[in-house]
Amino acid sequence: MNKKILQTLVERKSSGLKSFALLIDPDKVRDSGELVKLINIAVENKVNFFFVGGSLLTGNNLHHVIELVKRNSQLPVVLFPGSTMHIDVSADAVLFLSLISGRNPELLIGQQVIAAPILKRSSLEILPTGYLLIDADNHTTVSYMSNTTPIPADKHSVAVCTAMAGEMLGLKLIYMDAGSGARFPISPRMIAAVRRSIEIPLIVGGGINSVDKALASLRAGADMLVVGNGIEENPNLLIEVSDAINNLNQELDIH
Ligand code: 1GP
Repeated sequence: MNKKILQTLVERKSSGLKSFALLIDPDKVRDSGELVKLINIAVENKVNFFFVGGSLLTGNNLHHVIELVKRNSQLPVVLFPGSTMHIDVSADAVLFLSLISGRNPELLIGQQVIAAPILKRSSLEILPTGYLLIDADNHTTVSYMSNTTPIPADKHSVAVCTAMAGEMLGLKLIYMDAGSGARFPISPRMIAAVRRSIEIPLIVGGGINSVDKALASLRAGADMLVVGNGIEENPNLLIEVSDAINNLNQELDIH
């Protein structure tokens, strides 16, 4: 990898290129052979990043999954940790998340203080990320585990001001998440409102289980999509969303 991940994301964003991250939840990996197939499909279809993690890891699979991804692809592996327990230094980078939509000090700064010395000793690239949970009309694991109130789906101005504050505090990415397996993804109007209010790359995920939903989020201004659950349920979705993103990116190259 010759370019740092954050720099790549910023450059892609400023050229208008959309990015795609496949989220692998280590708890849901039952069969290494199946995972290797999925990794190969992801590589063939130009997925840009692998995110690995989940809000609650009950198994002991994190390291194994990272190793499998690294053995089978050159793509960056980014940790998406639910807690400091989910750090594995064999990944390439870590989303250093601060849950700025919530008011739980433990997830705003407490866990980060505990993780800091471990991360400092590692060679992981640190991606300082303002994490916004958006209430998509259901109770996802992450909203329960974080013990915070997500931003209501129709309170666009709250999301906008939260994202702006995150950028002003120096965070380098904003990740708006409806939570894994959310019944509804974040609305395009909310994504567009946040996109207009910040300069840093905007990551969007949660409940994107169709190409239409993926395209709606991208057209509204998401710079990167994260898809997990939808691909676990329908592996073809990976190819469909990749095609949609690659077509959008090509259109951009042509014009
Ligand atoms: C969850 O944003 C990610 O934190 C992805 O969500 O699993 O619903 O795709 P899904």
